[in-house]
Amino acid sequence: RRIDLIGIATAAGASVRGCGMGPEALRVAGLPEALVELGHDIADHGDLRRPHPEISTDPASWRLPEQRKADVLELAARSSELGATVLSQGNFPLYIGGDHSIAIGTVSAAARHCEPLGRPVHVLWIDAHADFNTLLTSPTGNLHGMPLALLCGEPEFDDSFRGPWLGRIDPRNVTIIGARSVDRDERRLLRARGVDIIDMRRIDENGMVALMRGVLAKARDAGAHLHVSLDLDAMDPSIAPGGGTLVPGGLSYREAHLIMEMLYESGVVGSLDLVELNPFLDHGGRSATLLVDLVASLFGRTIMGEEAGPVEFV
Ligand code: DIR
Ligand code: MN
Ligand code: MN
Ligand code: MN
Repeated sequence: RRIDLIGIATAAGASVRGCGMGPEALRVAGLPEALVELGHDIADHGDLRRPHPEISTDPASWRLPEQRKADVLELAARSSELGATVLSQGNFPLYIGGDHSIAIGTVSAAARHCEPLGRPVHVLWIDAHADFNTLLTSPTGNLHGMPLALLCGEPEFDDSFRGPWLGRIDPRNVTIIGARSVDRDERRLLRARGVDIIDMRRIDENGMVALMRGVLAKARDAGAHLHVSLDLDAMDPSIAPGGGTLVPGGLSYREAHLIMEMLYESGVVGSLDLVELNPFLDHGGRSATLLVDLVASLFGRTIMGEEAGPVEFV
């Protein structure tokens, strides 16, 4: 199966600028080469982006909220179309962001592709945050904190957020793993909708292997397409400093790789996002390199396998 790289160069959903440079940083860190090394065919579609002709004079915002919303939704529509096309050709879309609002389009692509096939889409959301805020519960107004709520059909999003490009998922088929920063009203919503939250405490207590086995068995038994959405800030800031909303107490290097290795073995993953890498904050590309190594594990690299291993820091 060919892997189709789709860059979505935007920070419109975030408050901190810079993750629009994420796609290029991942290429510089060797993402395509790592996949080729593992024997995969690659097609790089380049980056979707929005022009920024206006300069904001609002000191509180680098771009006005209406402009940022328009950016997010326009890019979501375009990535939903492109992603659905890639899936219909039997290829694997690998979306490189961009902030986490890009998942509105990428998950939509999977949902729209699978719906006529009668196949459920399960989502594994690897993140320090739950990204299940609505317009009412969000303390920040940033759309990267809301993609799951919109995709799960929360009614607070009016028709201006919807279009034929928008797909729909069932919140009971969503698992969030690595969470440790969830807003108060967001928690209530997550509980009410039946989202499975594997927070850091559950990982500490049960261990990653047992928890991931549960997630994968559920997806396999349902015959699901599993969409994986990897937010850089899921990992501990000590190994992944290049993000705008870091939270202490995250996934260790091995916990993150274990997730990826188990995903590879499961064979159920159908699409992947890499989001929230901010090269401007990344100490010499450390986090970009980490993401490339994690993707390699998801696509078949093993410790004792034939291919080159992770980059060593001296
Ligand atoms: C916060 C932060 N929950 C919000 N979310 C982030 O703005 O809704 N998501 N950083 O990635
Ligand atoms: Mn996120
Ligand atoms: Mn996050
Ligand atoms: Mn974030």
